[in-house]
Amino acid sequence: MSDSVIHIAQEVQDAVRDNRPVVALESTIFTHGLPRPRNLKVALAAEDGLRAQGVTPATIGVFNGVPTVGLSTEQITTLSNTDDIAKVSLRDLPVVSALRKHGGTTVAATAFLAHHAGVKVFSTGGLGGVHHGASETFDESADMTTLAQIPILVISAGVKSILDIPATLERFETLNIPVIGYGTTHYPGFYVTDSGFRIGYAVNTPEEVAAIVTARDALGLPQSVLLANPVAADKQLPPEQLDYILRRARAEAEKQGISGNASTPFLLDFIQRDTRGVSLDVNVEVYRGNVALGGLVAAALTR
Ligand code: PSU
Ligand code: MN
Repeated sequence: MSDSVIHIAQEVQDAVRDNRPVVALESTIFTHGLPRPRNLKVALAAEDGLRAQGVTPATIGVFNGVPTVGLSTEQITTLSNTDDIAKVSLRDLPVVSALRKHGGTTVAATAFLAHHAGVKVFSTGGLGGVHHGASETFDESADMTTLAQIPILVISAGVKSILDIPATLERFETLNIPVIGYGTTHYPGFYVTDSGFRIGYAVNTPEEVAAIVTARDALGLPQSVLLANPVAADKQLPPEQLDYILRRARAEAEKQGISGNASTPFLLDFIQRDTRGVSLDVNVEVYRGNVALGGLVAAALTR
């Protein structure tokens, strides 16, 4: 695989070959989702947390046009400080690759690259999904259709609260993508423990998650399994506050004519400013929890 246009860090190749646990991490979260200088701290802390669990981190992004699985600390530092860096979903990958640009990879592009490298577990904050008003705008994240075609395990705290959650859950059903709650059948709402919508299955241990992944592979099914891991109730954003902020964030986006792939960064930034950073702390906590759970599941999958 090292002769492909995709660069896989030696450490990641070795761990995959030796059946040691690896967890993939995306880069849009630190190139577009979190403000500086917190973004870099969070990205490096995620890697440190995994290493402390005995798990090899594989942070994924595009460096100088090279899609890379296992960015170095130096590369992560550069990407997290690059202005106007590309947000790279799967369709953007050939473009930034050919034009030799830096880019932060979304869930879609990260899942593709992780799977290419043989990595089975991918932890992120929140997934992309169906935006409000999508029946008019057609704004639905390519995360969903991409995950329908890539057999990896994705751990998130649900889809971001800015999205149309019931529509997103319907789309996952259409795309044959299983959604499993970790310790709950209440779908988490990213900033909040419970989005108010139910999902069909709950599991309680990393071993059960690993067994589902193994069954998916044994059946030869091509899609991702989504593990939804809620933030602890005492660490969530107050749900009443969130509803109010979301209504204003969406109104402001509409007023400013924000659309397309600028929507997600705009809405997240609005929420962060409006809560004076409280949502940022929740976002970081959500991510920390998903990365730690990813480490446990990756370890279970090697046994
Ligand atoms: N979750 C966050 N911050 C983010 C994202 C998710 O807390 O920045 C990113 C992910 O990379 C996800 C992307 O894949 O937003 C979805 O963007 P879009 O809706 O344009 O597909
Ligand atoms: Mn979109």
